Amino acid sequence: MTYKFLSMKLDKQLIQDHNKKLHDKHQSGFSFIADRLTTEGHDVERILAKIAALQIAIPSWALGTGGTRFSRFSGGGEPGSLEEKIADVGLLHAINRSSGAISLHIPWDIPKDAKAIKSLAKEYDLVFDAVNSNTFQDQADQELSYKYGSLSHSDKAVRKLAIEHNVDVIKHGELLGSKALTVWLADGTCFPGQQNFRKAFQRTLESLKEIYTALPDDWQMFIEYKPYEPYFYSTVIQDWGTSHLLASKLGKKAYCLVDLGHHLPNTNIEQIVATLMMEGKLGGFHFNDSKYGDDDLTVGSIKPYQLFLIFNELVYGMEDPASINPPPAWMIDASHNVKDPLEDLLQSVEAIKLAYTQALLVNKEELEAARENNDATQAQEILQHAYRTDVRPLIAEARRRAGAALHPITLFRNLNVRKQLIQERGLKTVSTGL
Ligand code: RM4
Ligand code: MN
Ligand code: MN
Repeated sequence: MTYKFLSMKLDKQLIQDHNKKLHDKHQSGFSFIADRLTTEGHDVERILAKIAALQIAIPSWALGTGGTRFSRFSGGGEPGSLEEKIADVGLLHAINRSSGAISLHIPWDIPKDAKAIKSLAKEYDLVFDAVNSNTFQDQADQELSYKYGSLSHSDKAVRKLAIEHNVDVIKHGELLGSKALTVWLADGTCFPGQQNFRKAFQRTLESLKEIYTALPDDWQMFIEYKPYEPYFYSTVIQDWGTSHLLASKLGKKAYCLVDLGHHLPNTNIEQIVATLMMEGKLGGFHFNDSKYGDDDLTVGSIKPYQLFLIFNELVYGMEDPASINPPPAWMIDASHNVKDPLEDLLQSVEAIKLAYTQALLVNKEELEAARENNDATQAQEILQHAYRTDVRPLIAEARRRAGAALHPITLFRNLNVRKQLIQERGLKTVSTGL
């Protein structure tokens, strides 16, 4: 099978040659920052180990060009099958050794032969992250419609269909070794009065309870919220409070999922993260960036400082020995129609690692002391000292040690990946997904 041509055969030698060319420049940048951090009392080796350990799942629906409701401009060479999607993620992982997982959306990506798909993924050193259900679209052969909702629908038969779909998604995930189901509901209304809010919530809860019953003991259920779109007056699971209410009522396997794009402008997302982690209910994260709404832009492209502040809370929550929150599942949920989707994903992974690393540098004791003294100036100094540190050489060094490329985008371009993919797959391929 030729789609394996790049990722699996990505010769270690190619990475080494690339790294060799950049070696001297990298080394001087790394020594500089390593010395500075050591002087400031940081354990550089410990930081490098943490950076290397952070793996971010790639969504199977973001490997093609994203469209808008107006148009879709394919860049060519898009993966036309799940096998090709796995090859693409495998290539990303070979380049950065930081995206060793794939998150599948069903039915966009139903594995026909789960065993074969699982072993294919293993060849690329990939595991399967959360599986996602889709009750926001009607499938071709579907008799009942989700036009007026799915798990919250007024018609029991539609709810049953949506429940069964979710149970089915769990079954697909089990065969692949996934350990979580992400439920994002489009359910909502476009006009005041269209729906009884309470009934819609209660029906959703009852439906989720049935899905929860089918959830294996070692699985988690992530409940994603979103304020609006595709409906524009009300959304059943509109915010973290609603998601938390549902997760709490369901039980200990149910958690909230924060998608960065699913907040109204200027929402203090870092505070939401802090609250959810305090309650042990932050299960998963969808990274992206946005200017206006659910824009699904490259992570860190618009509001990198906000991303850092969010990571500051995540690191606090993860490193707190008293924390009752399980390690959250990290996923990217970005997709757009301008960049090469693979380059976009490489940039997104990099941005996540940058924010994480900067957050690791925050001097927590000094920050707490400043807070206790109500010293807002000093608190800002401490946060921005970490944020304004150029940690790129640290991330590059962690990558180099893991056998990955010092500069992923440069290697990707030098390998002419897109050109080769177009030759292999054609110019007019259309990937399933957004
Ligand atoms: C939604 C939401 C979900 C994603 C779909 C495709 O806006 O972010 O996580 O599965 O888009
Ligand atoms: Mn999402
Ligand atoms: Mn979204």
